Amino acid sequence: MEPRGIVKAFPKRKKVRDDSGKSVPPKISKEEGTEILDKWLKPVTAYVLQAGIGQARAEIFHKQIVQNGGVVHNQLSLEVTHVIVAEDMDCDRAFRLLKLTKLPSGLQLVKASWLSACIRDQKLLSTTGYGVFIPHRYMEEGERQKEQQQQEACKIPGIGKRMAEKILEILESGHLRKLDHISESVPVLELFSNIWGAGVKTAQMWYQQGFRTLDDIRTKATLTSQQAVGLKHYADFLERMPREEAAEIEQTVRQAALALKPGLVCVACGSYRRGKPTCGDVDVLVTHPDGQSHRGVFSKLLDSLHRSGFLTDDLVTQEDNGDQKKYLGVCRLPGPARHHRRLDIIVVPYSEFACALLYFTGSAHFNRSMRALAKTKGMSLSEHALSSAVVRGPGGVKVASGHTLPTPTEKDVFIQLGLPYREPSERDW
Ligand code: 8DG
Ligand code: CA
Ligand code: CA
Repeated sequence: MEPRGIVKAFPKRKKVRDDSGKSVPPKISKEEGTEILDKWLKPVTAYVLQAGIGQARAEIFHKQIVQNGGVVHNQLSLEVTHVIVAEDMDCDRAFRLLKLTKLPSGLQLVKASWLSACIRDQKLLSTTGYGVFIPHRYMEEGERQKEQQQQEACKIPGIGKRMAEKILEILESGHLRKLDHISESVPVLELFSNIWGAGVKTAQMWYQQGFRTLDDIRTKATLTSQQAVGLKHYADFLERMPREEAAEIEQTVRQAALALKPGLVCVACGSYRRGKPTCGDVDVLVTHPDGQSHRGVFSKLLDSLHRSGFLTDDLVTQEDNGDQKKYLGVCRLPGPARHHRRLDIIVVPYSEFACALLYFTGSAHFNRSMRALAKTKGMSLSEHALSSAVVRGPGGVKVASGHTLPTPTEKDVFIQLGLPYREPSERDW
């Protein structure tokens, strides 16, 4: 078998091949062989990816690498051991710029700060922490196998310190440590960010504070009232409900609304209206066809549903959005073995009903497509209305203000946009 690890990571080859496959002499600086005593960069054949580094800085790097015994190539070739990239370079972009689909064996993508640190310390430093994270899909099969073997090597009992250091170096050249670190935190971050009201940032903060389990969060973390509700119903909120249960929830809201005011219209939108077999939550839209009687309904309806015990927790009690009012909370149907479910109630004026219905039916992706299409036609679509777009002249100065287009029904929105009507069940993209 071929020697692995350090040798492989820092191959020393005499002949250099350029991209056309021709043998060419390695690019050697004028200074080489004259005043260089310490050629500590000798194992490095670098290619500096200029994007984000800039020509001037790249030229300085060239000079420094060569002065310290390394080799610089002006294009990526088989000889290159280190591609020096800008600090903010990510893998996808680097691969695009390098026109690579897989990471060739023995090639590392390292941030420019690694080179700066090496030059500062005048020695070849480990690339740990300076590597660009390379996902598996970019690794050659051989690299993947190497990674597997390295993982296994660590389990061998009796590995001494020096051997361990060597293994570590192998690990580093295979980018494994970073991968390990990521694979450790990912499931925990997912666990935490599944708490309603906790985003990725909060999850990361908790991870940094040393929390690893939901019990840690329960006992040690500082929670907002929303996160406390989210934690309390953690399992229930992760589960989707059968659409039959969503129908019962819609019916419960409708009954309470009609008891307050006859004629109120209550429609479960979202995935339920799109005909999905299961729903993550229920989005009930409430309006009144007389255009007036929806007023004052919002707080009375919530009071009523709280009093009956149907609403068990509140997340966002009143989110005002123009003439629309939105409640985000938690409900539970009466009877044994019922789960807590997420419920959104949105009260809107009848004049905005069609656009609100369209918006809250979704899907979110369908909405984005519709909004983008409206834009191309000089219109703007929101959960409130379809309007002729604001026209702006040079410098963003408002030339003409938008006006609302009449859309009494969802179909009218499609007509105004010149689209054939789509049933809710056909709005899933
Ligand atoms: P689900 O609850 O079964 O998971 O699916 P859903 O009913 O489609 O999603 P939802 O989160 O309850 O949102 C209801 C609708 O709100 C959605 O279908 C379209 C609309 N909506 C957007 N953009 C966004 C957004 O960024 N977040 C949310 N939550 N809803 C959005 O158009
Ligand atoms: Ca929903
Ligand atoms: Ca919702």
